Amino acid sequence: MVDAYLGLGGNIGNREMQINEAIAQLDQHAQIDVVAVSPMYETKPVGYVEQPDFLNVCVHVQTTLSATELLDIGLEVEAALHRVRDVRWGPRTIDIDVLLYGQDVIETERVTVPHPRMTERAFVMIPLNDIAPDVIEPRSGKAIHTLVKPDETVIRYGK
Ligand code: PH2
Ligand code: MG
Ligand code: MG
Repeated sequence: MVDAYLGLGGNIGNREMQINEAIAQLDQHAQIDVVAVSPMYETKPVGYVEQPDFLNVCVHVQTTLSATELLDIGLEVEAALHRVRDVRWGPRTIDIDVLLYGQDVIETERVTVPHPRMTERAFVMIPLNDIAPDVIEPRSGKAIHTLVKPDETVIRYGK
């Protein structure tokens, strides 16, 4: 059983419903247990700024899947939600990224873990710090709480 952390985000359609549905679908998988979900944050888009604000969360799962298998399940859940959404709203309502997979550093054609840009992204680090402050980011060897920085573009959403 491996402790893994996922980053979920969406910015089209009913963002909150789709994040909750994605988490429910992940938890329904026989080899994935969702053990903690961070609060939701409303976040300014990073990268392409000409798009709506995101909702982002981080999720702690325990899994017997490999990192690649976990990535594939995330892609299946994305596809399941996209299919519903694609008819009305166009591209991408939910993104599911594998942030951490135990303390593994994995560089294959398909998977890069830890997520290569996670430590620079407040929309990842702030929710991750809520559920995993003492977990070590294995590239830097530093705990999440020492890497997280305040960021005014990441705002607590709902309760
Ligand atoms: N995901 C991206 C690019 N930019 N910005 C925010 N705020 N949240 C995201 O989840 C996000 C992003 C690519 O996956
Ligand atoms: Mg992403
Ligand atoms: Mg992705």
